[in-house]
Amino acid sequence: MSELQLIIANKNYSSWSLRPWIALKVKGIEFEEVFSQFDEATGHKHFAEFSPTKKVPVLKDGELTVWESLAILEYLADKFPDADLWPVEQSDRAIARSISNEMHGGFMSLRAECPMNMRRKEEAINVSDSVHKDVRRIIEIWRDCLAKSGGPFLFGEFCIADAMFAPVVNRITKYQLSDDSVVQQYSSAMTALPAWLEWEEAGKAEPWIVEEDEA
Ligand SMILES: N[C@@H](CCC(=O)N[C@@H](CS)C(=O)NCC(=O)O)C(=O)O
Repeated sequence: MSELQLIIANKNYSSWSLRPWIALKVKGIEFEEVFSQFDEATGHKHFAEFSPTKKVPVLKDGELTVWESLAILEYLADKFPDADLWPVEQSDRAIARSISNEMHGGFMSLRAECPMNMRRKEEAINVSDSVHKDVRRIIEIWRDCLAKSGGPFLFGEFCIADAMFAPVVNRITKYQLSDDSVVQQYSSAMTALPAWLEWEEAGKAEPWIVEEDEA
């Protein structure tokens, strides 16, 4: 059995869990998935048993605990250098890190108003101007990267930057936030991944409703 354990929450909603999970799957890195269900009633108190921040995802590698999705992805890139989790070209790596950090620390309006939801039916909702601003910036990133790399992923092959933007594909689609051809092109590549389909199917099959994530 693999030493690596990735602790995640509900696949229907947990966008941060999706990021390292999809990177591990796409890169064929063996790991044990450990599920810890959201519990709104207690403020997910039980996450404190394994997570220093009381949040998921958390990666365990033997005695080592790594938290924060981007730090987990960086750790995996260090541990598995042959998996090309970051692009091969140094300048591509620099841009991939820039946009991954931009995703990790930004796009607050999109994240707050349009929660990831695999089960949701595609339907527009009223969103603030700042959501549209977030979406415009994301499309600009995707357009620049895909034009330079030729796709299908941001730097050609799937890398950490794609893992970071994966949940956004769900958000833009489910809340009908753009019909730009770049979105269609990138979403088609992402949603055709066997790993995406596995996550989505599992998320849709979950019976639990998290009210605060039902926009
Ligand atoms: N910055 C963190 C965010 C993690 C995060 O907010 N995870 C959510 C689930 S998607 C969570 O654990 N929420 C529980 C809480 O906030 O108490 C990361 O990148 O991993």
